[in-house]
Amino acid sequence: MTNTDQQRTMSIPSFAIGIAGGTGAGKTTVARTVADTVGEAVTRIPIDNYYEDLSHLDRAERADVNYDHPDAFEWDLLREHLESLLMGQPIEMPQYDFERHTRTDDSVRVEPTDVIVLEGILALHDDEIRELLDLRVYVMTDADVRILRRIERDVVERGRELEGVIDQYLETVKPMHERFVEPTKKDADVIIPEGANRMAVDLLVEKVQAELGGEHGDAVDTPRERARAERDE
Ligand code: UZR
Ligand code: MG
Repeated sequence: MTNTDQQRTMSIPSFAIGIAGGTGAGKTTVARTVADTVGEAVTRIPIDNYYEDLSHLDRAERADVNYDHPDAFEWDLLREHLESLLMGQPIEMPQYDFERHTRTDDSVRVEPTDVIVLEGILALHDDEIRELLDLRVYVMTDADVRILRRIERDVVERGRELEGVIDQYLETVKPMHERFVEPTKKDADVIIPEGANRMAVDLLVEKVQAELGGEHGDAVDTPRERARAERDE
């Protein structure tokens, strides 16, 4: 890290939130509602955008990939981008096309903001990423509610066949949830029941506003700031 980087790092009063939870739990809604309510510029990073680029496979092969396994994601790139944003540098965020199961050719330039919300089933999975987060949230919604929402989204909004959605749920979504997603609940600071409930969102928003309203730099006492201070010593 150069001196300038370091100064920038110290002066950016950023606050990074990770929002994990099963498919259909309401993560995106929580993330959007927080972003819309907090009154600060918020950068949302959907981890779906960091699925590995599988454009070298054909469509049938891509449909066979297990998208609920951690190996489906490009963790190095996500780590790199999160670090850049936290250091006050812009990123070129990849974009993902769910219909074609592939990364699109266009990326989107994302400018650093005071609040960063990382959202996805595995937002709390990676050790290094977890360390970069100031607040770790797990959205816990019953599996029956989640599968109903998933069916609605995939069949109604994404035009998939009901049978395929059910098969995928039983073959990969459910077992991977139990193996990789659910266990990250124990790494959360806060567990939110039933997705975007009003009180939970209000509390998150208040927390973000309090953190950003106070003194910043090394005075901010969050896990990430503490890790950063230890690293810099
Ligand atoms: P959320 N997913 C797809 O269905 N197709 C893709 O090309 C890429 C991902 C699904 C993924 C996971 N799994 O359950 C879900 N499958 O997107 C995560 N199978 O997104 O958290 O919004 O439900
Ligand atoms: Mg979502």
